[in-house]
Amino acid sequence: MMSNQSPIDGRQDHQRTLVMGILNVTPDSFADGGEHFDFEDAVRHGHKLFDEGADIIDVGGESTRPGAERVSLEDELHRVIPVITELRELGAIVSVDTMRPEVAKAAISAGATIVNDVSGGLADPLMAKVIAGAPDIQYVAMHWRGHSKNMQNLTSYDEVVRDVKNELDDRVSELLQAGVAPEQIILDPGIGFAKDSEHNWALLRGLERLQLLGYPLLVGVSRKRFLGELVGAEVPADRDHATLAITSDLARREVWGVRTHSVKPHRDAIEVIEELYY
Ligand code: PMM
Repeated sequence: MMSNQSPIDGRQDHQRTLVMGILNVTPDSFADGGEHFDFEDAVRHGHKLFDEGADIIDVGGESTRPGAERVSLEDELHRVIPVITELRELGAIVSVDTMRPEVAKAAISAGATIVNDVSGGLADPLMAKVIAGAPDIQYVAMHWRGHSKNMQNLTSYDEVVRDVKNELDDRVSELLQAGVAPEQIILDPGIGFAKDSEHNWALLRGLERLQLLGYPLLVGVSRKRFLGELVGAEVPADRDHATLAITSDLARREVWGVRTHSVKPHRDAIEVIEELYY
């Protein structure tokens, strides 16, 4: 049975897995080829994600594709803030995908209620302070070891699930120490970030061990390369069926949310899992 509680409240007995629709406002994003770079296109795509039932729309202005260069603060603000303002007017729940506390602050002022930080606060220590100062905001702390430019050189693990769990635990300690409330925190294993394909599969198999940390989990596998390697799909959009298989599995395992490029098929798959098991 669905409860009446807010769909983004991470702490209750059973809650269906949420779908976070991806809106990359970048000329060089990993999986959509910069399709939504133009403001009008971005807003149009945001409307589409909303109409298809996205619980959250994740607006990002900086590509984190392996090897990507950083974007300037000004460019990032210019890309994401007008789009967030527009989507809030539509009534969407918006998260901002950023590592910069300045962008997080401006996005919160524009109505974003979730900050999705792929660096988990490591890229800029001031991020934790911003989140601590905004107690109504949820914060996704992803597992990360370094910027995209060199993250593929940071893939050495003794035992990947244990190491990622410990490193996420360190992030949590630092966030709590900065004054962030436990209820604000959502963790993410950072699939594809400083990880090779085997690491990604091991983390997906071992998610229950990360759930033991006691925080809701967000997982982003949508169109990522390791899926293309498995099913022989060079083109990112051809990895959608493989992505959907993982969403179904994650919904069965009661993961808090999935971050995906398409929304409707994922909502449908989650509906099926709900009907079968919950
Ligand atoms: N992956 C990307 C960007 N942001 N955020 C979270 N929380 N988790 C992820 O796995 C994640 C992310 C890179 O993928 P994209 O270029 O397709 O957006």
